[in-house]
Order: sequence, then C-alpha cells, then structure tokens
Amino acid sequence: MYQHLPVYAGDPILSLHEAFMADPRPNKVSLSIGLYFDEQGRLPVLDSVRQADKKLREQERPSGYLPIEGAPDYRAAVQKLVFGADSAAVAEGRIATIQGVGGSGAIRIGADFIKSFMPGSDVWVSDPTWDNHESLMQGAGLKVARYPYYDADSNGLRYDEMLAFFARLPAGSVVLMQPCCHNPTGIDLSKAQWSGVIQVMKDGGLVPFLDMAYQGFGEGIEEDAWAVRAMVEAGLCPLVTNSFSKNFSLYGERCGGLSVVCPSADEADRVLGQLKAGIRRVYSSPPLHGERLVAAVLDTPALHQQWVAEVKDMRERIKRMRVLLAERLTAGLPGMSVDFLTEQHGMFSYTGLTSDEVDTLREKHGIYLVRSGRMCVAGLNEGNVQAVADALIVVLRARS
Ligand code: KET
Repeated sequence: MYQHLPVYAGDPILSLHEAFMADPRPNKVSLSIGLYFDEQGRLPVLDSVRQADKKLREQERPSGYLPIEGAPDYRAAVQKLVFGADSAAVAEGRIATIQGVGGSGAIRIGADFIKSFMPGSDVWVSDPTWDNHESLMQGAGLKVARYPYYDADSNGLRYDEMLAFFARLPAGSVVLMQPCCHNPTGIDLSKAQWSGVIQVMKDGGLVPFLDMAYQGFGEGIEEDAWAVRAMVEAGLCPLVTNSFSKNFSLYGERCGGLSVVCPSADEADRVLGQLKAGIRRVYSSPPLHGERLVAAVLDTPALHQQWVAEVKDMRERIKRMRVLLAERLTAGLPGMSVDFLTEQHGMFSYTGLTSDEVDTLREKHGIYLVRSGRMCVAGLNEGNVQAVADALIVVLRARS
C-alpha cells in the first residue's frame, strides 16, 4: 500500500540530535541542535519556572480546552514582551496575537494566513536561514526563495546587496528576517542597518515576517526586540513569531506566539478571527501547561525579575564560551583569525567548516555540529571546550 513512498532522508538538525542521543561514547559533545546546556552539560530547569510550576501544581487546576487562540493572560504577556510594556500598537488593540504550538507552529499558522489572505505574495528568506523556515512556508503552499545575507569571505553580512535586492522585490512580498541571534550564522544587523531595511520596506510596500526564537540571548530581552519595535514605530505591519523554547528552557512544552500587527483595531479583530479559523482546522486549540508556566512567570513581578536574571546568566555563559573557544583556538592555531566567534550573537556560530570536516569531527571525535558548519556554542562548557578546540585544531591543520 505504501511501497511507493520515498524513504524520509531525515531532518538535517533533528536527525543529528537523534544520532547524538544514540552515540555510546561518554565524551560526546552536542553542538548541533539549538539547545542551551548549562555548565554541567544539562538542560536547565529555570528556578523561576520551577517555582511557578510548584504553585500551579498545588492549585490543581483542571485541564479544560483553551480558547482556539490561546489563553488571554498568556497572549497579553507575549504582546508585552515582544512589543514592549509601553507599546502604542498594543494599547490601540492593533495587534492580533495567538498562542503558538512552539515557534514552529506559530510560523506555520502565519504561513497559512499568508497563503489564504495575501494571494500572490511570495516569501523571501535569508541565504542561509533555519532549514525549517523553508519547509514550513512550502508546507503551506507558498513559494519561497532566498535573499543575499551571509558573506563567507568576510564572515559578515552582504548588507548592500541585501538592501538592493529588497528594493527590487514587488510590493506585497513577504520578507522573513530574524530580529536577533540569526540562525544559523550568528550575524545580526546593526541598528543603523535595520533603519535602512525599514526605509526600503516602507518605500517598496514589503511585508516583514520577523521570527524571534532567541529573545534575550543576544544583548538583552528588551534590546533583542529592538528591530521589531522599530518597525512597528515606523508604521510597518510585521507578522512576528516568538518562541519560549530557548529563553524559558521549555522546549517540549511547545510555547510560542504569532502576532500580526495591523493598521487598525478593526482589522486586528478580523485577522484574529481568521487566525482562529486557521487553527481550528489544524489542531483546534493549543496545549495548556507550558503556557500557564510562562504566563505565571511573566505576570508575577518577583518571578519575572528572576527570569530576567536567569536569561542574563545564560546569555553571559554563551558569551564566555565564545571567548574561551576563541582563546583556545588561537593558542593552537596562531595566525588564524577566529574573531568571528566573539563577534557573532546568540547560540550559533557559522564556522566555515565543510561538511566533510563536520563528518570527521563527529566520527573521529564525537563532536556533533550541523553539516552546514553551524555550531551551537551553548553546548560548550569549561569541561569540554578544550577537547572541542583540540579536535577543531586537528581538523583545521589537516587543511593545509
Ligand atoms: N525559529 C528559529 C529561527 C529557530 O532556530 C527555531 C528552532 C524555531 C523557530 C523553532 O522553535 P520551537 O519553539 O522549538 O518550535 N531551532 C532549533 C531547533 C529546531 O531545529 O527545531 C535549531 O535550529 O536547532
């Protein structure tokens, strides 16, 4: 009956994680999937989340269905976090926000919405981008293509080319960008560069789709949302997805959001209604427990403050690991510039390693990176960084 089905080649990120989990070598190191590990190499349970969880379990609240669009307090908390506590657009009721099943589910609902209500709009993603961006958009029946972003020669941004490219796109084109901690390159735009993008988008009638999966892992929770807020203040109407997988360490709870900024409150009501219709026919309503945890933390001032501090600790540990790895590499490879490691932002670094070199690291040294050369630096710790540096030095020396 299913003989004609092609064999699934596997996902470039999730399959590697499965292989890592099955690898019996005790000294294996996971630098592939975007998971934040603590100094002991464990997925952290944040203290703010632990306290919220304890309180919730004591309350023994029943598990009824949530509304299609998600819990009202959670949706309000998403708006505040993404758009800022003093956002005029939030106060004016111009933003339609739904709870997402993770950031991924939110992107898919956004993609379905574009397919239904923005006929003829193609989606443009950065070259390169998170692999699943393309799949999620294509899964909704949208046409996806890439705009220039990463410059391998300078390990930097092809900013002028990107801007010129945007200027040529037809009005109504959807441009997917990441406001902070670009996955997979770690290369973000400066504020001045974002301002240039905003101007071109306004002039050309482009629609920004901002996917923010790492808020707080770049420069700070408020700082990382700067581009989102600048776009809204400039009068653009972005679709914005966010995820709590990483900054709450709640990967499996599947907590995210989709917010569609609209010109008016009336349009936001219409959009929310159609998002609800879209959700009802896919998964009907979102899951409950993770959403309660996030809302409890964000809405309880003491827990919120504690969470901000915990995100800061994670961010600073990632930065320390970047510095440590750069130091160890420079010691073993004098003359080779690894400045890019400390210049990039967030969990990921694009190392420039070839897929063959990545295969060698995995097969010979038990060190897992994505085959594109993407390294999740949040998997490094004081205990494994020297081993990772040593293996990288061996692989890089073999080049010449
Ligand atoms: N957007 C981006 C840019 C992103 O990197 C991820 C996850 C998501 C959305 C999805 O988040 P979630 O809330 O888990 O649905 N990225 C990591 C995990 C994955 O591939 O699923 C990764 O790149 O390793």
